[in-house]
Parts: sequence; C-alpha cells; structure tokens
Amino acid sequence: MKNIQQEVNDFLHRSMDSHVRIAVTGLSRAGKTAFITSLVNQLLHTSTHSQLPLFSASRDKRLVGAKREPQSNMMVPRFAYDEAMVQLQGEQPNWPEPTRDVSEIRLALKYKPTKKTKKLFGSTATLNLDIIDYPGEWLLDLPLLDMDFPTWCQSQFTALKGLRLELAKSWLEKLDALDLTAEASESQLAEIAQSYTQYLHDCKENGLHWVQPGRFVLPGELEGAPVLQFFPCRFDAGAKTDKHSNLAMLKARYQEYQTKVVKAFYKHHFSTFDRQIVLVDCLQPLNAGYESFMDMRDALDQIMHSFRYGRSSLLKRLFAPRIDKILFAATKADHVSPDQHPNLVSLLQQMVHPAWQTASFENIEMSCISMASIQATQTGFIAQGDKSIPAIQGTTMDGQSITVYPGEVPRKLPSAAYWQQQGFEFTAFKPLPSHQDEPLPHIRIDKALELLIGDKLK
Ligand SMILES: Nc1nc2c(ncn2[C@@H]2O[C@H](COP(=O)(O)OP(=O)(O)OP(=O)(O)O)[C@@H](O)[C@H]2O)c(=O)[nH]1
Ligand SMILES: [Mg+2]
Repeated sequence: MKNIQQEVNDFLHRSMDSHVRIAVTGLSRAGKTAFITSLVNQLLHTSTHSQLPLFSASRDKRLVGAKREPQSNMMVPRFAYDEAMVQLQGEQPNWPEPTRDVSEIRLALKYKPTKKTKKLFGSTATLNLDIIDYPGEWLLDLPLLDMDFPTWCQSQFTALKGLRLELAKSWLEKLDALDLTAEASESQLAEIAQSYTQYLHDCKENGLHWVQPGRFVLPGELEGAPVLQFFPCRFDAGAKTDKHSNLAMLKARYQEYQTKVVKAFYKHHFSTFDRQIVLVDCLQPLNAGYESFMDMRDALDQIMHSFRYGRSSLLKRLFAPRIDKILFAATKADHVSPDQHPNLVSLLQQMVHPAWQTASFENIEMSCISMASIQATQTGFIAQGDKSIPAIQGTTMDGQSITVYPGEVPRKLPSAAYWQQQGFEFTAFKPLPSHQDEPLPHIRIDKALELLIGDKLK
C-alpha cells in the first residue's frame, strides 16, 4: 500500500490540479496497450514534434515537454512501454503482446498555464499524469456484489441459451457428475472450475464477450488460486447446507471472490480514477455476426453499470468513485476508409446510449470519438468502373500488401439482415515501419488527449 506521505502528497497535488489519474479499459483486444503506448509516445515527443493539432496545449505551444517518472503506486506492475516500443519499432514491426493484468505508468507534463491561480506559482506548471491499464472484463463483475450465490447461479443458467449452451456442454456434463451434498473434494471442484473457465474462454473465442466472473478469463496474479475455483450449479436455495459439503465450499469461495477480488478492485483501483476512457472495437463484432454484435452490446451495457453513480447506487455507497469524465472511443479506425469514420462514431453512440443519458443526469461528462492509436494503413482510392471509391492500403499479418474497401459501417445498430445482405470484412494489418525519432502515426489520439486532460493543462 502507498505510504501516508505519498497519499498526502497525491492529495495536495490533486487539489492543486497537478495530478490526474486516467484509467484505460476495454474488453480484451480492444486496443488498450496500443493506445497507452501511442499516447505516451506522442507526449514524449511534444517538445520536438507538433503532430497533435487537436490537443490545445500542444497546438498553442503551451506544452513544454513530458518525461517519465517513477509510478506512485508501487503495488501495481509497470506498464511495459519500452517492451511495446521494441515490438513496434523492430526490423519487422509487430504489435505489442497481449496483457492480462492491471498496470500503470506515470508522466510529468510541463506546461505554461493560462489560469491566473496557477500563474501565481511561476511561468510553468507540472501535471503528473498516471495512466492505468486494466481489463474491461473486470467490470463485468460489478453485479456480483449485489447477488448472493443462489441468485448468481440462477442468472447464469438463465443466460445459457443458443451458442452458449452448446459451448457449455462439456462443463455441464462434469457438473452433472458432482454430488453437491458430498464432502468437499478440492480436486473435483478444481477440475470442474477448470472446465467452466474453459467454457468462458470458448465464449470469448466465439465472439461472446459477456462472461462472468470476468476475472476467470483474465486472472492476472490469481491464476490457479482457489478463489477462482467455483462455478454456478443447480440446487435448492432453501435447503440446509452441510458446512463440509461441496456446495458449502462453492458458496464460501464465491463470497471470498466478492470481497477479496471484486470489492478489492473497486476499492484499491477504481475509486482512485479521475477520468476513464473505454475503448471499443466495433469492427470485430461487425465482422463476426449478429449474435456477437448483440453480445458485445450487452457486455458494454454491463460495463456501463460501473459508471452509474446514482445516489443510492451500490458503487456510491461502497466506494465513493470520483470519475467526472468518460470518453468512449471506437478504436482501429484506420481499418475503414475516412468517409466511414462518422458512421463509426454514430454506431458507438447508439451502443452506449442508455449509459449516456444517466451520465449526463449525474454531471459526468461523456463523449464519443473514433480514432486509431497506431495507424497501420494509408488511405487511397480504387477504381470501380468510371468511379473511384475510397480505400485503405496496408500490409496483412502474413506480409501481403493489399488495397481494400472493407465495407460500409452501419450508422445505426444493424439488424440480423445486415449480415445476410452485405456484411463487413476487415483484415488485421501489421504496424507501419516507423523511425525511433518520430512519433507513432495515429488518427485523432490528440482529440482523445484534449477530451481527457485538455482542461487540466489550462
Ligand atoms: N490497425 C490497427 N490495429 C490496432 C490498433 N490498435 C490495436 N490494434 C490491433 O488490435 C490488437 C490488440 O491491441 P492491444 O492494444 O494489444 O489490445 P488490448 O486491449 O491491450 O488487448 P489485451 O491486452 O489482450 O486485453 C493489436 O494486436 C492490433 O492487431 C490500431 O490503432 N490500428
Ligand atoms: Mg493489453
């Protein structure tokens, strides 16, 4: 835990507007690592380059420079910026490795303030910026705090339909063989939990993103711990449970998970965030089909619950969160031609619409943008008859250079017919070769910066 001196310092800095904690989240593969890497890279280049015109402090030449600082929270792993840059700027540029846990990086930004109160302290001021990366899947667990074990089990079996039910077959067979009233068998529970976890992974692999408990698919340091070895089961909630039985052990582990995993995350991490950016890859579910798209929407809806702090909400009561700005960003916009970017924003807006209403009601500022943290394509045109249509050009992961028109992004939530009629197809691209002295190419990451910290640099 942070020591008291550090906490006091953080508090003082924050009240002087000189410290801000920005949390970056999104479901796995949404583009969190690419975003943080690029954001840090852009800021580190501000003293020598000006490629952030939408970021007012940089455009107005008030940003003097940025440097890395040791992070304040020593209990959280460091965000692997250098490792990511080695991948991106290697001879064969590659994307950074997937990450599985929370991590953090700190920058100090030196700027020329415009606010009178800040000018009193000198011609330049410093903003300490903490950037925290954490898996969006962890936010899928918030509802668990409000559910006891029988209620949670019930909710899981209700959701077991269609593709999910198919994927759950092997786990359900193992579950059938378990005698819940028998004396607890750690090894049998571990085996069934393993099969349940595999089912959750299979859901994700098949484009179904709403998985609970979210920590099971991204366990971080808890991999293999008994607190992640439970699963839903069918039983009579009213009947008495022997305290040495399998069922009692499952219940105890669920409760431990609620407090030691879910609550601990909200208490030690979530409640320290000032601002949040949620990254959404809308293109992957557009590629995958109707069921996947709707499921992504449900998962996002669940994620949004963490940003609804109605006065009586569980979050407010337990953790006093203080996020005052949320930015939703449709990532990887370089996968579609620029004429489709407005559609991407409009689609994202529709996906997050319900949360938007609540947020504005509670004075949380919310915005939606489309961007590419690390632009991997170039735009061009392809001839079609006597017309030329906008297209993108890039190198596929297996090294082929291609020019394609990936399709139109629907403006509104598509119906099932969309995938029958036209559909959408995008290929993954390799990052473009880049030079160490140059900042990474991007699309509108400067807009993200402006929305996230523009006001803190005034
Ligand atoms: N073209 C393009 N692809 C991107 C961009 N950002 C991310 N990607 C692709 O998306 C993949 C996932 O990006 P990451 O940044 O690793 O995503 P993440 O959310 O950190 O993923 P996990 O760590 O697995 O949760 C990358 O390997 C790239 O293939 C982008 O700006 N442009
Ligand atoms: Mg990552």
